[in-house]
Amino acid sequence: MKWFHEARFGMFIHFGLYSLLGRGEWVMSEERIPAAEYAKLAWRFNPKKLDASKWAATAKAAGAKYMVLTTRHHDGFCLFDSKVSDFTSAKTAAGRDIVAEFVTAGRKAGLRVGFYYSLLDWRFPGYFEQDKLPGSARAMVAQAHAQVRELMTNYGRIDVLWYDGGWGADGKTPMQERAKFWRAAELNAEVRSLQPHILINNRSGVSEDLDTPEQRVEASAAGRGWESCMTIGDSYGWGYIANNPNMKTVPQLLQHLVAAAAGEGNFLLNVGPRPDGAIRREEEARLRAMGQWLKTNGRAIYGSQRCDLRWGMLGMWTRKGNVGYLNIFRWPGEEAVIPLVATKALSARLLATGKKAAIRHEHNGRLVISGLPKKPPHPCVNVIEVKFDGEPQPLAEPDRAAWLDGKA
Ligand code: FHN
Repeated sequence: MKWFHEARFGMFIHFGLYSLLGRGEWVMSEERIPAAEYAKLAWRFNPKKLDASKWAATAKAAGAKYMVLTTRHHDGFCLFDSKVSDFTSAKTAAGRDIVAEFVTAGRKAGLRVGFYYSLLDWRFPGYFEQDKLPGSARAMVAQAHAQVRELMTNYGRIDVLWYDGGWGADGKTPMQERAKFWRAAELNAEVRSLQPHILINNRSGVSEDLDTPEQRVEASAAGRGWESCMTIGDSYGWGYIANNPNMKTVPQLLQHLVAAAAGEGNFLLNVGPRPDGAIRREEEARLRAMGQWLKTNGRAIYGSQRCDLRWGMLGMWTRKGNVGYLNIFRWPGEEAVIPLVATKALSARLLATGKKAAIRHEHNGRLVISGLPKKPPHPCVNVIEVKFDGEPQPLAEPDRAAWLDGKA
């Protein structure tokens, strides 16, 4: 988990046949497109501008440390060559193993690489009618085992296996039951024998290494690995949506990244490339702005630990050892007040300018940082680095009456 905790920020890529239609990755199911009609898209799918090194360059520019690609989504279309399916980008119009290109480009750029793989495949009626069509259900499971084995064997070292779609069509069966259906424990043991270093998420029904809150940032218990995944577009779709004017703003995205880092978790931010394979301008611009911010403020994020200090009204703390990082979302002006600080602060500086600020401790645990600029150097998130003479700890909550009387 060491690299994962150091990384804190990853780029998710949802790309597949559905990208052609521009109505999100659920289009086949939502619009009840028959499998044979949907399959014809594979003969139109030829992403001419897909240059995986450009995806990697975007991830690097964003300050992301790893990328995760949808090797296959719920529609069953593989971006890799598979011996057990003809429904792949290698055997249809594109004639390309996009997963191979992705891995090569990611490694070359010094990024870690992860594979998203949907266990379910809508083309199998047995997925929907498991009891009535057990043969079809078993064939789908066998296909998943064979393809995960291919993914774990044919592309060298893979850092993350990002399962999805483990749930049942009824949406009610507990995930432990689903794990039995997929024979997930057996599959994951095989994955680990092929890729001993790999991190596996919790979506096969077995908890494995990572919790995966979706479209929200929610920390797991301390010590447990977790990663929040989120779309840039403010709608449900993860794959390309042609008309999607509602995109999260850079301040919103930075706040999510900080919130994940504050809970010792990662932020996996999704792009849905256009049908030609290029990342759309609106997503690219946001990622690059995040990367600019990380260049100056990355020490507050990469390798972050939880910090027990109060946040006050300003923003969120992250920490590394005895150094606290106050990520400020609401700039206070020349003076910032941190409540209930027990540990002695030694120095403070603003990361954006490197300029030292003055510090004083007041009798009731208030730490006052002064000499800050009236206007924040960065329009949305500014970080004050505070060095303490031990791991920063909050004061115990004072007796309320004593506090109100000014005696605390
Ligand atoms: O149904 C998918 C969805 O399309 C997308 O891939 C997300 C990403 O986490 N996962 C599923 C829903 O949980």
